[in-house]
Amino acid sequence: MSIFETNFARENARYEALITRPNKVAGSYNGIYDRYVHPVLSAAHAPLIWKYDFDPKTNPYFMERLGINAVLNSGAIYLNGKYYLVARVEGNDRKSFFAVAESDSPTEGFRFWDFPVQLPDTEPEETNVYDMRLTRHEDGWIYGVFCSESKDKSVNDLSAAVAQAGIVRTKDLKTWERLPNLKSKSPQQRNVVLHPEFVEGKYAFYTRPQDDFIETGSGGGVCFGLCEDITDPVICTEEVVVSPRIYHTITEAKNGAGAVPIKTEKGWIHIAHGVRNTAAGLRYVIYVFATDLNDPKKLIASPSGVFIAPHGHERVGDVSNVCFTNGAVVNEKGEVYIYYASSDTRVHVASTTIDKLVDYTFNTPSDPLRSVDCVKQRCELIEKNLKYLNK
Ligand code: BGC
Ligand code: BMA
Repeated sequence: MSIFETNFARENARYEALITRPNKVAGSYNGIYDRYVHPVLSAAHAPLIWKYDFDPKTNPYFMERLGINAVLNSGAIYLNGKYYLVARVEGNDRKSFFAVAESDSPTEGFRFWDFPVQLPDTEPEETNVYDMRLTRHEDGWIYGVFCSESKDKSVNDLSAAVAQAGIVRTKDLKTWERLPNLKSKSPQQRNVVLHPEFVEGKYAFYTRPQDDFIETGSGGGVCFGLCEDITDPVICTEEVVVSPRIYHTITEAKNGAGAVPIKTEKGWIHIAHGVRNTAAGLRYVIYVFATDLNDPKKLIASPSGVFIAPHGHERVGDVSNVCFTNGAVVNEKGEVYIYYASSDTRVHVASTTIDKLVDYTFNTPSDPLRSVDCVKQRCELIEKNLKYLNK
């Protein structure tokens, strides 16, 4: 066999073994959700046809020509009995794009379609796109809201950038119609999510106003605003804070909406991210809050602290100490699958049920915000447990 044939056969076999590898629940336990042993997507899940030139004449060593660096932050949707992830795929060139991976199972077997999403090129200044949230809206479309990033040419700083919310819509995840970027009063927007239902007859967005590309500045947290016309998307109301940033909590530096809110009998459950600053850089974790069924900007439950934080090997990657989600699905059995990326490198799944998520959201005490009160809160739990054990 030629060098080409040997390398091709080996890599093809490795790829098939990876895609067909069964996944199983990992050992860690908190009663709230299960983690899984293997990531559901990673750079190694990128099809070989995306990376290699398959012609032995032009690629005698079977060498990667266009490598893939990472597969991370993926939107998710459950359609006609199949699970679809619209992942952020990052090439070796640092640019991200979107690609659809499909599986019959929520926890294993995700295989990318042959071609990545080819977004209509309507924003000439746009350099990078990432972190798509997929909303199945009651208007009949599936919307993808993502970050559209351009260079900030107004200042003399090579790294200065502007983040905006890009919007596309589709019926089949194959053909995508691009709408104009969302306009709001904020100079920058990232982590924007479209609510699945009309509110007061209008489209409703969870936004994250920010003064600067990295720092939210005066931005108070995850906000909410309405929009009359999705084809000319402007936030026409004040952006009111839904889930605030709070001093000395997991949302101190910033926070942002994550998965599209999940409708339950007790309220909309939001799986979002919070960020704090540390000596080692920003630490991203996932947290949960709930809003009112009839008034989805009204916060009604705020379980304390982290829901998912990076564990073990999840801690290390291109941007270490990050857990981030922008997609979760619910199937007809009431099972919930939360797709979260670790350290901007790979995508994992955590599974729970609607019943457990409701129990967690509405029965976990909220953060009393001061150590002394946190000790009181914990002592109450201990006293209750000791009574229970002694009775
Ligand atoms: C990166 C994102 C990151 C953002 C803020 C972007 O250029 O692509 O992953 O969230 O900067 O740090
Ligand atoms: C950003 C997000 C993600 C990323 C995170 C950590 O603000 O939008 O793209 O996972 O930072 O780098």
